[in-house]
Amino acid sequence: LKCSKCAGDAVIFLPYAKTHLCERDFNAMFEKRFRATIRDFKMIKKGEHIAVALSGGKDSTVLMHLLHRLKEDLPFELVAVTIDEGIKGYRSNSLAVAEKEAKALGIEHKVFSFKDRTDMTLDGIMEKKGGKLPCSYCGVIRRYLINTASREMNADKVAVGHNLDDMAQTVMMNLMRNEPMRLARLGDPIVEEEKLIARIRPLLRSPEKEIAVYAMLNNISLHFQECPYARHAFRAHVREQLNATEERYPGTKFRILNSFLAIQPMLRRGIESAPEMKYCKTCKEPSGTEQCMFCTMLEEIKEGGAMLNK
Ligand code: Q46
Ligand code: ZN
Repeated sequence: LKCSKCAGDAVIFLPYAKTHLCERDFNAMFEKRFRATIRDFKMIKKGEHIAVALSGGKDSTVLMHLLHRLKEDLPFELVAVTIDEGIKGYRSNSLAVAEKEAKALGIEHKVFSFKDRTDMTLDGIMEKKGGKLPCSYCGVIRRYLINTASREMNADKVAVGHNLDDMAQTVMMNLMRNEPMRLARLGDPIVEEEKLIARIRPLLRSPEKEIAVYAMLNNISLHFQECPYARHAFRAHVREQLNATEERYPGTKFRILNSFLAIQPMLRRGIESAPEMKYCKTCKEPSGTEQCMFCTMLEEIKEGGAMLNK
């Protein structure tokens, strides 16, 4: 099969664009889209400090490489932050990849662990909780640590590897769970606060499969193992459904993302007054409630309560 642009040998077919691309034209398209996304959403300004949340998986590793190359044209500072949740047989492998790749690019890299910050690993929490809702505990604690860790590394923004598939899944999950406020907030908090480091998602228009192909073509080493807790999640179900729909109706994921981007400003305007920013009574971090989710969760785990088990 030949490339639709140059008649060279095609390495990939993009069903949503009915296009075959050769290695060179695929790389060019992929990088151009990444740069256009940064520009369109004004994600990075000259001189800013960006922390990339690096897991060692394909999305964040490719993101780090792309950001590193972008620095040639747009000067900014780049550091990498990895959160070690304490998942046996999984995280240590991806940590090794993260370390190796950051080192190869000369990027300052720090690891922050659940264990150091909360005195518990995710595995330990799951033992106490009978294996229930791993991603809910993991998500709250990880988000909290990414925020505080990025701040400790003097970052203005944290870049996360969420790709088109993640975005489409998240939008659908919030719709199915009737969580319009979460849709309104998705991406950035509604209230600006210095202690909340803004998140950017430069890969939000990049399909997962293309990220994997880009990594392979550019010899970026990756950690391909999946988190052992992932299959329990509602997300896994939504992912399967969306992949099936995408196969039958190519472009569905892009259309979900674009609908969301069109609706979100309206959702935000519809929130009559922004919720008042409070500060957690325990840790003093910004929070919507008197005590933040992170501290409430830690207390609940330690005391053996049932906040999430209902
Ligand atoms: S690491 Fe944590 Fe993920 Fe594993 S427990 Fe769930 S949220 S799946 S991206
Ligand atoms: Zn707190």
